[in-house]
Amino acid sequence: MADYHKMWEGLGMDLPTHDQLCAALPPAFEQVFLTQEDRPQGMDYFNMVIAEVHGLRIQELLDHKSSGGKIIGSFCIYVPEEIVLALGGIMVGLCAGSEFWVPAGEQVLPRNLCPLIKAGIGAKVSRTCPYFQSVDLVVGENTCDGKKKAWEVLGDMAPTYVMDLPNTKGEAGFALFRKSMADLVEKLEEVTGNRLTFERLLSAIETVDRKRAALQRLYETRKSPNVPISGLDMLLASQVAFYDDADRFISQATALSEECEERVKAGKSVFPAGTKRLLVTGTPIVVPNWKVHKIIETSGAAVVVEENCTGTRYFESRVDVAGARTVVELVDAIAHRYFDRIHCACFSPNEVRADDVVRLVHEYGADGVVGLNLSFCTTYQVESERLRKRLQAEGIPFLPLETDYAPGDEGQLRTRIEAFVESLGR
Ligand code: BJ8
Repeated sequence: MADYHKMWEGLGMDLPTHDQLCAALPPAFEQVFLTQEDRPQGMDYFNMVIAEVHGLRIQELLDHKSSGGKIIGSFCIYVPEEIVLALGGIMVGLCAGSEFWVPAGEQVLPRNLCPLIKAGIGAKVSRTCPYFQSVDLVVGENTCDGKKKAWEVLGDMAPTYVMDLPNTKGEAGFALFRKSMADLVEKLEEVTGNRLTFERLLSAIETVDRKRAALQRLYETRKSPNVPISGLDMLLASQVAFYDDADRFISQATALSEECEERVKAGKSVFPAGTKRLLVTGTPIVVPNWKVHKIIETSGAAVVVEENCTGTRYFESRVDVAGARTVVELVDAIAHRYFDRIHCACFSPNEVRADDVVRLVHEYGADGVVGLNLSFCTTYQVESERLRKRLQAEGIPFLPLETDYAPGDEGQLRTRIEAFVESLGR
């Protein structure tokens, strides 16, 4: 990585602490990713993105700001990136997956809170995340209790707007969701200084849908009995989708898909024949949280699909624009896509998520399911019991896990995962 200290200084970052973070990432990345054998060549691009995650991409965001564009940060896939894009903005995911940021988060938040929230807020408190330092607005949302209260804390440090989300999926819930979407449009128009037009919104919908289709195409290759790409590499590519320029991501993901499709045709797999195939479901797995995928894939199993917000929930459905003639109708179509098709445990009931897990087990030929939930995520942990019962009824083996970003429980996790994988072979 080139020397970006001047740029980081201009963003008001704590340079000595940030230097520590920059020094820790490359060896961790090398140990997790570069020790894998036979990675697709197309992963070189994604390696580069991570190497430059606080450099090149930040420079691009700042160039965008210099030419009048705005940067919008988000912590949830219910925040519609199509609208940000249509208003000339760039949306970046601010969810943080590093233990590095947790202590700073604990300065202002209780310790018994989900690490995703603590790390996210800690990144801002410690001034060591150039994305957070670059954003013109953070769009939070009323999903889980931890996040909805964290926005109050964050509001003292960064411009923050909260989408008021419902917690049930009926008609009344949709009415509230649609209203929240309209309110967000108004707020984003104010921040960006632009008006939403039909043509720009339609074009943004097409771009974001192409990004989702590119991820879907890549995931499709994992359905093959010969798995052409590891779960770890796929996770990395999915994580990059939340930061990268959309068009560049689409072209790189498409090239990677083509390579994986060739591998499938040639019967080439990155795992030995007979490797057990696992579906991972639960809370989002955000960069640089690679912990459980790494343990699974060095314990004799392969992750072939992720049912979570950094996996299928993010890309599986498209916006249905058929018949839409006005901006309001397009916004409605977006609202339907997000509300009807994203099944988060913050909604109750949420049986449709279990339907998705069962469907995906069959589509991807998974031998078992790992329920991966972050510590103190009450909604997903409570929902885990319903999911367990449903999978038991379907005859699908299930391993519920709860963990955070710290390495302390890796040995224990490995023991449980190895025993689970072994049980699948019996
Ligand atoms: S749509 S899953 S991205 S809210 S922060 S709920 S892990 S305690 S992130 Fe999420 Fe949107 Fe739902 Fe998806 Fe639990 Fe932690 Fe809360 Fe979390």
